[in-house]
Amino acid sequence: MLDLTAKNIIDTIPKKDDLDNIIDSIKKYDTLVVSSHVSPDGDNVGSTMGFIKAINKLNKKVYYVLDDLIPGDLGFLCEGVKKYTSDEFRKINEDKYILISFDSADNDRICTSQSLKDEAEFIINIDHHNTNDSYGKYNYVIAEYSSSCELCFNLILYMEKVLDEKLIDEDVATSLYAGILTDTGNFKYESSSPSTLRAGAYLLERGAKKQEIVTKLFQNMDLNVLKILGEAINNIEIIGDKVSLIVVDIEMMKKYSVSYDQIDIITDYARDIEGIEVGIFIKQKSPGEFKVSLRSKNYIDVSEVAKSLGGGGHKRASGLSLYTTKEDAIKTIVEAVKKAVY
Ligand SMILES: [Mn+2]
Repeated sequence: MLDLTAKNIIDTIPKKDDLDNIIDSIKKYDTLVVSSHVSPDGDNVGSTMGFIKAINKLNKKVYYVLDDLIPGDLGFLCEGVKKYTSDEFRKINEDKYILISFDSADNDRICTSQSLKDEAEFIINIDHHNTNDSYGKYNYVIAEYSSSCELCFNLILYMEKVLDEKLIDEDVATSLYAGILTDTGNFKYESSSPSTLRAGAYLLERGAKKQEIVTKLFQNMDLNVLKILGEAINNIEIIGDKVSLIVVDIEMMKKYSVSYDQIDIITDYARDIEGIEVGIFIKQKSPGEFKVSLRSKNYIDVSEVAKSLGGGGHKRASGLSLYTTKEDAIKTIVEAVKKAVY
């Protein structure tokens, strides 16, 4: 039933023992809760939606639980899937369930209530963060992989073979392809490997709606976001010759009528300057809370910097939160980055 391309890809999939355990668990439990991390991004939404839409073909009860809002531009990936809050899920569910988490480096970051995590029979952890602490009973964690969507693709493709079921339709392919694109910067980051490109190519063969994704995710910019980006870039600060800093506070977001979750695109511009190795983007979430994104180009492991301040992530893309004043947040992160770079 599998085509030759699928067979060839499956031959190259690593850690199939872990996938066997995960597939056995999915077979055993009729109720599954699927979640991801706070502040949903493309990989978060793509992997959870790809998985849910595939499992929906297996006559299981699958609940998508996330105590956060989906950014508007990613909404098209969630069509047909109801999102529950932890409280809503606990009110309607009486069955035993397992929790499958995508793209979360640790238990705390999974975006459900703690009781929902504790009451699960067990947790399955599928992730590609450098800092993942293997918090699941079963873990499919490969830090070298481009995205949780690529790992999810391995799981679902292998599951097609094990269960002898066709699971990847156009919608599943679209979700996974979208997450791979967003987490790899359209296949440009270091983590994009031959396997990433093979997964991408095969997802296109299986019907991923490439043009819809490109139009909705990359050619659909809110004009106000473009304008705040203009001011942010105007105010960019270069520290030494290898580090850049962009800060956006609540006042500036108000000025342009944009919200906190719309401006992540600014992060890339801090990194993509000639000669810059580390770009720092600080955005203010609330009066005493600042979210810091770190991006590096070639050699600085920013996950180490993030980890030293209570955050985490990948070698070339990490984040953390600082609970302090704006001045102190800037000072803290700039000092930590300078220590790593100079
Ligand atoms: Mn990811």
